[in-house]
This record gives sequence, structure tokens and C-alpha cells, in this order.
Amino acid sequence: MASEGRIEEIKRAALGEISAATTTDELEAVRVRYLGRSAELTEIKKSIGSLPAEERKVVGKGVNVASGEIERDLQSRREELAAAEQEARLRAEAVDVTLPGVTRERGSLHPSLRVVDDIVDFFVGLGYGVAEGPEVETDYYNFTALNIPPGHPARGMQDTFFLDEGLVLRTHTSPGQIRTMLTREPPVYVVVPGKVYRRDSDPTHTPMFHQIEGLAVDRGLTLAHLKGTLAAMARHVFGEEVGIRLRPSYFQFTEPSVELDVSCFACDGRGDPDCRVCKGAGWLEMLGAGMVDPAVLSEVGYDPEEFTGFAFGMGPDRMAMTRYGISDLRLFFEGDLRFLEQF
Ligand code: 2U9
Repeated sequence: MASEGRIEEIKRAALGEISAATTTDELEAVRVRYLGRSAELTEIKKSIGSLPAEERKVVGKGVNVASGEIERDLQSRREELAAAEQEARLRAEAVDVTLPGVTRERGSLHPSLRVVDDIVDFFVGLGYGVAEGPEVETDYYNFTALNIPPGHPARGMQDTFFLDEGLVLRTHTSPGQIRTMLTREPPVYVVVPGKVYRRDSDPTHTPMFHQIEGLAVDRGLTLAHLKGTLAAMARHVFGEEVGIRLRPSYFQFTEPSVELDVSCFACDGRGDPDCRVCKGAGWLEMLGAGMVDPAVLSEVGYDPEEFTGFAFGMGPDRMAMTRYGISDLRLFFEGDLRFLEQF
């Protein structure tokens, strides 16, 4: 039968295990082992009724005192462990609100695309449509339809990438205008931005570059309409102050042909000898243009007696170099973020 000595032993074992428990789960297991339904102390308590009367009081008191002490130690150890566990959890979940946040990198528009957008926006504002065409073109659309027949020396000047079966990488976006005219009756007002290809590579030429060309075909269009349109565009791109001048030129698909210069936006056209933009010229070459050659209108089935047209072509990469003061065109197409992020 349970002696007071045994109760004392159980109690001491329980208190030892309580202080050795390192988690609240371990502590709960200790509680079940010493105070649970099938614990030895519980068994002793249950058997008290069958003890001789003189032992009942002593054993009953012993069990109660031991249970009480175990209960107390359990409670205080539970509080200790719970506090330590909470502390560890908080430490593990800690967020340093002073760390920099996760930022989303912002992209930026390519300098050429900025110029393209600027120019396209201007013409869309005038009511022009925007057309695009394929970069792989037929020899016919790239050359023949533009008054450059097979064998013509002008073909040799374009440094063409020839592909199989009479196909080429387009050397200008002009075939886009041919395609537009073939699918539409005049009047036509359209700009064609896009990539073009020529076998050329040095600081100011890359095998791929961008062009924007424009075409207007209507009744009664003259060189004056061309000049007024391009002057307005130059002011839109380079500022209201710029002046323009036309110089005679030659292109196979326009007659007469001109080149348009804008007064230097850096030195206000004065041509300062040390101007880093115009190098003292006072003028910047901007584009080529002209009245559409009647042969080109006839080729697409337009009557050159009834309709006239003007066309122009420019290189937005070259314009971006001038605008942003960049001396090597190859930087535009190397994809180096240190360069591109500056725009
Ligand atoms: C059609 C009729 C006429 C487009 C034109 C130019 C003059 C021109 C160059 C400027 C710099 C190309 O990017 S660049 O190298 N272009 O000077 N382009 S007239 O004339 C056309 C086009 C299509 C049907």
C-alpha cells in the first residue's frame, strides 16, 4: 500500500521532470504522467476509501499536498516556457521595417522610339494613318515599284541583304507605302515607321536602323504643302523657334527631290564655331523628301494627271543621336542597360 515515502518519491520525480521539460508539449506529457487519469497518484487517491481509517487521513493529506505542489510547479514552468516560446516565435517572425522595400524596376523608352512616337503623334494629329509592312520584302515592292527597275545602278547603292527567291530585307519602309496605295484609292495620308536593313556597320551606321516615311496623295498637292507640313513637324520635334531650309537633291522615287535642314537648336542657328551639335554649320540635316514621281503613281494604278503626292523619309536613330548628343549609333542596339536607363 502507498506509503508517505512513495508519495514523496513520486512528487520529487515529478518536480524534477517539470524543471527538466524544455517545451510546453513536454510539460503537458509530464502533467499527464503524474496527474492524469492513470497516474500513480490518482490511483492512490482512488484507493483511499479502502484504507484503514487511521491511514486515510494521512495518505489523503499527503496526496493532496503532493498534487498541489506538482500543480503549482507545472503552472509556473508552463508560464516560463510559454513566454520563452512566444519570444522565440516573435524573434523568428520579426520584420525589419527599416529595410528598403522590394521595388519594381521601371523600364524606359528607347531613345529612337521616343523620336518615332513624337513624329508619329504629330502626323496622327494631322489626320494621317499609320501603316506597317513586312521586313522581308519582295524585290518588286522594295525596288521595281519605286522606279528602281532590275539592273538600275540605284539598286547597287543600297547595300541590300539579299535572301532566297527574289526576297530582300527591306532597305527602306517605302514598300509599305506601295502596299498601302495598292489597297486604297486616293486620297492617302499615311506614315510608315519601321526597321530597315542595309549592309553597313560603323559608328554612324548599323545593319538595322529605323525609318519613318510619310506619303500624301491627293488632288492639287504641291511642293508648298510638303514644305508647310515638314516645317510644322520640325517645330514639333525641335521646338517652335527652329527655322528650316530646303536644298535640291535627288531620289529615284521623287521628282523634284529636296533635303530639309533645321536650324541648330543648340546655338539657335548662329553656327557658333564651337557648337557641339552642328559643329559650326548652323544647320542640321533632317530628312529627304520630294513630290512622288509620276511613274510611281502610275505603277500602283493612280492617275498622275489627276493626283499628285509628296513623300518624305527620315532616320529617327540619327535624329535621336542629335537630340541626345550621342556619337556612336551602335550603342542604340547593344541593349546595355547602363546606356538605355539614361532615357
Ligand atoms: C513612295 C514614294 C516616295 C520616301 C523618301 C527620302 C526621300 C529620304 C532617307 C532619309 C534618311 C532614308 O532614313 S534615311 O536613310 N529617305 O531621303 N525618302 S523621299 O519617298 C517615297 C517613298 C514611297 C511610294
